[in-house]
Amino acid sequence: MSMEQERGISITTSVMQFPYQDHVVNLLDTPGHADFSEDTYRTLTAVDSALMMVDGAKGVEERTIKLMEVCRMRDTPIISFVNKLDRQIREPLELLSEIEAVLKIKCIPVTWPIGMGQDFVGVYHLTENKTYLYEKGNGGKMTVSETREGYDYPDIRERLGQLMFDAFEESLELVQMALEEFSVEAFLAGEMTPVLFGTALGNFGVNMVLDTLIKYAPPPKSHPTNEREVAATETDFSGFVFKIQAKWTHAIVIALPSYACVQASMKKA
Ligand SMILES: Nc1nc2c(ncn2[C@@H]2O[C@H](COP(=O)(O)OP(=O)(O)OP(=O)(O)O)[C@@H](O)[C@H]2O)c(=O)[nH]1
Ligand SMILES: [Mg+2]
Repeated sequence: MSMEQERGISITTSVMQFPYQDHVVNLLDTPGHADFSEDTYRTLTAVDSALMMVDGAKGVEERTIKLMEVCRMRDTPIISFVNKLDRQIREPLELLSEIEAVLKIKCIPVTWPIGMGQDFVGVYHLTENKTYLYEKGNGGKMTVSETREGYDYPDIRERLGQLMFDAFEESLELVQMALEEFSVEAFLAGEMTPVLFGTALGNFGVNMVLDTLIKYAPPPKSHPTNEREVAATETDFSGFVFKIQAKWTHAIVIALPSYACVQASMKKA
């Protein structure tokens, strides 16, 4: 919308569907600004899981607290992404403590950042024991990161400098010591969130979020109606209407198709 371009913010939710690995993902991108929160609340009634974006420099923001309350009403599972690692962010450990204390959700880091800002080297994957290296200048495209076993390499030490490398190792040790096992049940109940780090602008970490999503997020659920419960796997057309929007001369209805419909449309494509 031209108004969105002028103000540089989202006003309405945009919906996009794309295939990822052997899944179909329906992504609903909601506005964050308080003036348009009605749209966001509505959208949250339609989703099966949510991705919480945390600005690494700001931490938990006012709107995030409010949206978490809305997610709590339906115990929506939440995946968390700490963004803007290409900039100077706050201490990752401090950010996780803040998310846990303010949002009352247990954080389980999947990856741990190595450096930040000018010295952002990449992330260490805690369960894979692998380092994914960040390469600058890939903003516009999805690239496959170079990966290495472990994290201790002369070039990584050199890029970070001794002090920062030691600080990284120390924080990693603390995280590993305190790391609880990830529980899918607790995630599905909205009590535990996997946390990933990266930079959306640099297109780094986004694929790890999608991998986490398809691994743990639930498939479309059945929906109660005034007559009966409609299962997501039914073959007839069904959809959950979460928004009707007046737009210039016509009205558009935004609905999330059921599981069966998504599959059918993929087959047609
Ligand atoms: N440095 C840096 N800037 C980023 C990153 N991700 C987003 N930005 C910038 O942050 C600003 C806001 O980004 P948006 O994607 O519009 O943020 P949003 O939260 O979706 O905002 P609304 O849709 O308006 O609610 C833009 O100027 C982006 O370029 C990142 O990883 N690093
Ligand atoms: Mg946005």
